[in-house]
Amino acid sequence: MDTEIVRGDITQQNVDAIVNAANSSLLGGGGVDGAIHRRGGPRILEECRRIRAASGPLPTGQAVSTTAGDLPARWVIHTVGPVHSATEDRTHLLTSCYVESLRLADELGARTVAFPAISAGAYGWPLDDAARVAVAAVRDAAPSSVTTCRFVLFDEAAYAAFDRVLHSAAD
Ligand code: AR6
Repeated sequence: MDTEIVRGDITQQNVDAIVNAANSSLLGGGGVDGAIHRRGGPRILEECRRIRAASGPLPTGQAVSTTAGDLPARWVIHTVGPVHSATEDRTHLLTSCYVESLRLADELGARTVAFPAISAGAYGWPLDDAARVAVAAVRDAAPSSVTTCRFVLFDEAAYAAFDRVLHSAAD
């Protein structure tokens, strides 16, 4: 699987699946979640409501998929990152977001998947560590239909953090 990083807006990515850093309610929020629902239109939220009604809140580290409404992608994979904790190591939950999203992407038959920096915004994860966990999770993921994994970083600081990790991983 190729791993690439771009600076940009995940809602504009021409990929099979984009990943949403959602919350357990699946009913929308701010940050990347807000942008996806705003630009993707009401269909995504309708599907999220249906999933929520059938299965309840989505546990941290798990993932579900919907169609992508008006977005260029075919699917949105919604995952719930862990809130960062100074006292408890929740790395396994952040890793799980990437692993479960890729597993779902494989079930869908997606070849190209775009991820935001899950938990690195409202959920308070330090950028360097969020980048390290993300890159390691994707690198170690099981073989799947996914041939390209693109990290889409919204600002320069996030881009720089992922760039540093990818370069040190290549050394
Ligand atoms: N494209 C790509 N990345 C983005 C975009 C975008 N359009 N918008 C923001 N980011 P966050 P979290 C970056 O807060 O930390 C929501 O309210 C952002 O700069 O979106 O997992 C949910 O409903 C940051 O680097 O997600 C949850 O309640 C990264 O995406 C909660 O926030 C993640 O920031 C989840 O918090």
